[in-house]
Amino acid sequence: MKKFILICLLLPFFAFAQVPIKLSWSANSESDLSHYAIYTSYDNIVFTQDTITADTAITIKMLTEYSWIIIAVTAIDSSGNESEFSESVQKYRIDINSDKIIDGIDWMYLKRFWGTRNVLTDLNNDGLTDGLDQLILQRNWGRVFP
Ligand SMILES: [Ca+2]
Ligand SMILES: [Ca+2]
Repeated sequence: MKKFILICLLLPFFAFAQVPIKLSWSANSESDLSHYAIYTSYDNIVFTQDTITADTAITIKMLTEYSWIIIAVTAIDSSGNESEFSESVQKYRIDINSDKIIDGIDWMYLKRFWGTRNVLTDLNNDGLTDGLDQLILQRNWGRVFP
């Protein structure tokens, strides 16, 4: 029984490692705007409300077990009416600096966090930024994302 409890406590550290993603968007200009809702999806089919905010910039978390995430924003007015989804943005796990291309800048980040547990550069989720992550970058070198 004791062992079972320990496993439950430790599991979240491994199962829910998260990569921070910074987002910003243009303000909605309607006078009765109340707040924004941020939705995320890992399959581009099912979208889940991640968070709500009155700001136009926020940091959300991406689960490291997925290779990409799709994000969309809605605006909600003071009566509770919600807009359509904004145009969505996609973040790919291996595109470390989110500029939609795998190049020297991603490599620079990898070198900077070499040998650390930084989740942003640990592309294969093994707890360390090392040669295996370098190999992933090399295999995708020059790859451009939509
Ligand atoms: Ca990049
Ligand atoms: Ca790694």
